[in-house]
Amino acid sequence: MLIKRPKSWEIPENMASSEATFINRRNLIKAAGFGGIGVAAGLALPGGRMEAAEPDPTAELYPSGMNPAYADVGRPITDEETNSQYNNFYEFGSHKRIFKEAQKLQTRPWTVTFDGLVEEEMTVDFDTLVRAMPLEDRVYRHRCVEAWSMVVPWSGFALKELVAYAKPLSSAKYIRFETFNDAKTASGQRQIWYPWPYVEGLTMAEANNDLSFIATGAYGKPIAKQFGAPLRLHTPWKFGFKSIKSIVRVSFTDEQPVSFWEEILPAEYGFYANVNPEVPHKRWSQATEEVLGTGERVPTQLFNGYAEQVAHLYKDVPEDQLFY
Ligand SMILES: Nc1nc2c(c(=O)[nH]1)N[C@H]1C(S)=C(S)[C@@H](COP(=O)(O)O)O[C@H]1N2
Ligand SMILES: [Mo]
Repeated sequence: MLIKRPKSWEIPENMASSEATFINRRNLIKAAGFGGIGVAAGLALPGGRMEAAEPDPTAELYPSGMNPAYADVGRPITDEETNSQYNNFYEFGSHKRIFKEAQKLQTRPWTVTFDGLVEEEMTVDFDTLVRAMPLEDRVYRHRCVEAWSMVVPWSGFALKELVAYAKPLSSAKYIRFETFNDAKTASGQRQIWYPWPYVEGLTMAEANNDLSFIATGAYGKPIAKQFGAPLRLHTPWKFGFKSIKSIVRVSFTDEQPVSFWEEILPAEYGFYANVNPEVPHKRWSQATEEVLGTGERVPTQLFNGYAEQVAHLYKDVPEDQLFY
């Protein structure tokens, strides 16, 4: 139960309603006495920071060195404390205050399986994988479909490096990502009406675009659990739900993957989900966004301000598929 009175930015009042609103209303009866809100775990320090149970074996990799092409997004970086306490991670609850619950996630050992249309299927330990990748820092804007935004200083590597590592066959047209599935650890996954595990996908052209990024660090440290440790995607020109957290499986396929939100509400959450202020969500406007932690509302930009890098990817896609 949330005891704390939510701040204004936690309730996008007459604007966006939560991604959970629809499904939760529909399933309220099923929810009663089941799943519910878990008991907070983890040791909260003042300011909501978490005491790590064990030292992270990759701590010395961060920060990794700023890529100057992505150093400035024309907006201040979102305060770490604000960002760390306002998250979407439905595996740990369908609300924003999941940061304590998310500390239950065990991120070691952690493996990533590469399969589908690849030269050879393989399962790789995360610590081996991250050390094989060229790490760098990038500052990215993030725009949630719920009409709030933030600016995050990530560390990690370009997704195209991971694609090269996985050696997909030339017949691969899409990349599909899967999050862990462990209802014992993740209380949200006991909400059985959701189609767990969380799945997302991109076209191969999107995956190989330089902007597509795998974050393994944030704020100059190994990435926090609530941000999707130990590795999560960030495609900053797309609505935030595309940026899947805590990846355990990367598959290559010739069929367009059906993602988590698309499976739940296909009329509202499509495959491409590119940001466009002129295309409203079925239930709210996307014209403006609340800048997390500031109370400020600013105009939303086409492709979230990244049109120059990505607009060319969509020349052959019907426009009515692109922006939801
Ligand atoms: N596995 C998983 N990945 C996820 C989500 C989720 O619920 N589960 N939420 C998505 C949504 S809607 C957003 S806006 C971002 C939020 O990232 P943040 O909590 O780091 O801000 O993560 C995305 N990735
Ligand atoms: Mo989101």
